[in-house]
Amino acid sequence: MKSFLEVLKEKIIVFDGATGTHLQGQNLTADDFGGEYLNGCNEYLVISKPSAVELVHKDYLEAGADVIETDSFGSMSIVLAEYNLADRAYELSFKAAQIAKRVANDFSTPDKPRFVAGSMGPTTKLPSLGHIKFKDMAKSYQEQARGLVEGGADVLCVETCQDILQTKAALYGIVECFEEARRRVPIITSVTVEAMGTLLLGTEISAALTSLEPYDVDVIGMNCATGPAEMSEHVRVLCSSSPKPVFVMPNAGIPENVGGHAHYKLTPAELAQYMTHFVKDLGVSVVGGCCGTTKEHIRQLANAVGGLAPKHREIDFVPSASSLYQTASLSINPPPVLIGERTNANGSKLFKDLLAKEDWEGIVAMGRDAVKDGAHMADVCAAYVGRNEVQDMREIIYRFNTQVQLPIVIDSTEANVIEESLQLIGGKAIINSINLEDGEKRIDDVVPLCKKYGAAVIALTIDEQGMAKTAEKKLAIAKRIFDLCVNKYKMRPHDLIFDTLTFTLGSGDEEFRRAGMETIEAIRLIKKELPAVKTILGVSNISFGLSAHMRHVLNSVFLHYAIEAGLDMAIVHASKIMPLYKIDEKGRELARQLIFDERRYEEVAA
Ligand code: THG
Repeated sequence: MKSFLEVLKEKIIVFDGATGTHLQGQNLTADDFGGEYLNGCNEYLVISKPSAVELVHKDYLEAGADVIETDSFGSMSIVLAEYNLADRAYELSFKAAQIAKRVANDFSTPDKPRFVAGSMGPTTKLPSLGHIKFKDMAKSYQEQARGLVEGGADVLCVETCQDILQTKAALYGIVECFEEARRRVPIITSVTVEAMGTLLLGTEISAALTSLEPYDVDVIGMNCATGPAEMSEHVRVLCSSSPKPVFVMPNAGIPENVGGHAHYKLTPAELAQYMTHFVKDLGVSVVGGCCGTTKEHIRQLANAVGGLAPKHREIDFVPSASSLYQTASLSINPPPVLIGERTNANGSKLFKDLLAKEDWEGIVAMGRDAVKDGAHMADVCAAYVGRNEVQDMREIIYRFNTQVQLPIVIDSTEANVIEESLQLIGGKAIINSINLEDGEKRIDDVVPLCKKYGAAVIALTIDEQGMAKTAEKKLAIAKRIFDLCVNKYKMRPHDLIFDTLTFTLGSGDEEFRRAGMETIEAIRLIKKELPAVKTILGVSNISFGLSAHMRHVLNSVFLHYAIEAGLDMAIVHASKIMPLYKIDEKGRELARQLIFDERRYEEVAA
């Protein structure tokens, strides 16, 4: 019998229709649910009235669905706690999968294999709003996943996601479950775009894609909230930019309130017509029905698209980072991507003072200022001697996640600080940074976290001998780090960002006269030898020790030549970077001579 992933490559996969709508139609009594206090707990029906659940499955399989979803949308401890059933999460999940698998097997033939998708809903809590801790949520999903997989689910479907941090917690729990079982099944993640055009918390579909795409998930898509018409622009975005097959499972229209009940107006023929357009014109490959869809909806849907092969999509995938709200590419035209440097305890006196006073709102205001300054991302560093960096980062990152629109660059050398931060970020973060100062230890500690939480990483050209001084040495270290990250830890090259680091030219120190040139040349070499990776620089380092005006000039001129060499990203005080034409001729020339070591001492003194 073919596997789910094999069939996914060959034909359009049709999921079933609404579980809740079907169960409601069966007019179940409180007794059917196992008593008054369980009335409405659909997940308990697998114990109290399994025949009702079987009927749902049979009807959708008869209608032609390739996949049925288990009656487990809320069968995780977080939700079941509301019915005092928290300790039954594994059991209910297992049973739900077992029932579905039995019915699916009855219908399965070599020509038309039928599959079971373990349904994993969003729970009733939003971790981005502090309702629950990441690890607690992940544990609950891990237990549900174990029940579903052991009960026979062929694929897991994390659906109706409203907070991407919730989805990340679910994926964390699922991966833990797979590691424990030494076995994986395919994963679908599906977000819910509300009628207003974003996820409940304000996430744009492109940002959701950026956050989820690094994970080892097989299908990414959207379900619930609206009908297909309202989804079409978002489906278009997914189909044009997602490297993974696209899943769409709409409601039978936006629910209307009729006599206190949700009423869904979209007819089976209308659903089939929209979905045919999505499949044939946009390239959607997995379809189904959410709230309000019936057996007849699925019958017409399966008839319309069930026999089609997936359309080949031309995708324009752009490696990016994201916040909870928006996505930001790792390379833009014209370059560079600007990363705000001021939200750093070592980089700004104001930030440091606010941190000392624990003025979190003031710190958030600095994050918002980075947006106004024109930054595309924000570098955040809370390393401050004598304070607890983990606690401080928690306070800051928790607020930045929902209150600052920019993707976050976590600037820390401590693995525990990095992990705690990652557990608070709904977007795709960038870790700043790894290096080879203590051999491979930092990479061994940090890179698995990047994989586990779907982050990109900045790698500094530092090895056991210290910070590399020549372009060749910087390239050699970059290659060594690339090999470890890509071959040992399976990072994707486009999630690696190399920082060729510079010493200041402001010290007057003989040893560092070539520092700027070597850094620039190293960028050129890395872009040539490792074309898929990105490059970055902390630009202000070049000018430590000089006067404020000279710093702005030198930073701007240095940045100009670094960009010429292929620099993609720059950590800067964005509003203080000047285009070259705004710098007077003399200052520009002096900075150029300083960078390219053409100066004579008399000129600098003058
Ligand atoms: N590479 C990577 N990360 C980095 C650096 C890098 N992170 C930290 C640093 N270098 C980049 N950030 C800054 C931030 C501020 C300054 C320099 C680099 C700076 N600040 C003023 C000063 O110290 O004089 C203070 C301004 C103020 O108080 O407001 O220059 O290279 N990957």
